Amino acid sequence: MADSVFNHVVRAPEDPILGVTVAYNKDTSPNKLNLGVGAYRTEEGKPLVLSVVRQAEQSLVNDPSRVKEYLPIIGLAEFNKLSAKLICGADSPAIQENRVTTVQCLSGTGSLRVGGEFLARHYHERTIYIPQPTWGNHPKVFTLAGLSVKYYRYYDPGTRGLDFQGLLEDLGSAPSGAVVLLHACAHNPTGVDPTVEQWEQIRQLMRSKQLLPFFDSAYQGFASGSLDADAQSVRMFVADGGECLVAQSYAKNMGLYGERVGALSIVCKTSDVAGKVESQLKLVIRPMYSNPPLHGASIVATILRDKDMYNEWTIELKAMADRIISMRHQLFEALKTRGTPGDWSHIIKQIGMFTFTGLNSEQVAFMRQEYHIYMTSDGRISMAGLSSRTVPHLADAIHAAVTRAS
Ligand code: PGU
Repeated sequence: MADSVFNHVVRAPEDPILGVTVAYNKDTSPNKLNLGVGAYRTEEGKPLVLSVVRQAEQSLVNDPSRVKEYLPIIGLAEFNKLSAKLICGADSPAIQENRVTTVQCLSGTGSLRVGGEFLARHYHERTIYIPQPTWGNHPKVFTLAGLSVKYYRYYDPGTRGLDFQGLLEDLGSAPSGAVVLLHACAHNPTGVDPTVEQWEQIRQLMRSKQLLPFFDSAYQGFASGSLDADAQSVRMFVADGGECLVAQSYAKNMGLYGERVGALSIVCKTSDVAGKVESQLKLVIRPMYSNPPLHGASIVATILRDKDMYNEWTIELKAMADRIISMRHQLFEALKTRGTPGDWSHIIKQIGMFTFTGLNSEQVAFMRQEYHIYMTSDGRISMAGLSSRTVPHLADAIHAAVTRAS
């Protein structure tokens, strides 16, 4: 023990998001509630495997011609093509002109990391601007990829809305060519998205300054229930003929969390450039994990290629989005009924999986201790983890936290 060569290793803190689940799992209370991680739960509080995913898996298992060979370095070709179409739109000129290179990666995180490493090696500007606040893993992923991370203003705690002026000022004073990370929809953790008109202003500003957009699309279809509506921001940037990167995740919208299936697309000016970019993406991927896993991508390709399955997916996706929206209304009403001090209208205004409640870290700690409700310390709650049965418990806890613990 004393002579271990690892004696000097200090214990690292748990992850700010995934660590919430670790603490939740240790709690023995029957009333415990995990609203930390962004993972969809049913009204019964159970994880959901989409019925269309079960069907796709059945057909894969029943097909004796399927083997377990390695995929190519960039993954399953059909999956890549269908993923690009899903985000850019089936009739996207960029796809028709062969200007988009898509590589299958390990979910959204892996796609961001591969994109970041490619930029660090081959792009002239190594600074990436990310929103303040953003998903906690963004700064770590991009720093380790070799980029230098800076923040742009995004959220105004006063209005609980977009700090649009601050955003325009910060991007306006960013160095020409800098990379800008944009949440395609359902901004995490704030639930605040720009309007279409604001996106258009952002686009014009970014193009006029040659800022390079890097979209993180982790919630396509989950925000509005429509895959097309949720891809609109990305499609505006693709439609202007300029270049951009997009990281896609199927964790939430197909419920494939643990299958780790996602894609990185790089939209280029010409097919010649796209081909060269792809050849370099292979050099990023090969020494990292060689090639991506087969199963998740096969499920996605099976669903996306089949018209009936695709339609069924959109219906199940809409049902998930609608259940989350209904949880927003139920929680808002429950706080109103209790006369909880404060304006809680942001609960119904915010978009996507999360509500950025405005609760401070002491209030969050109080709710964990007294009510066994788990959430991230920034006051973010996953609305997808809530159900009609647990709304009253959460509302009681928020009410108590606001009236007693502040
Ligand atoms: N980008 C954003 C904006 C995300 O919210 C997440 C997941 C990802 C990327 C990465 O998702 P993949 O699973 O790699 O596809 N955020 C969730 C899940 C837990 C986590 O932190 O990884 C969350 O609760 O914020």
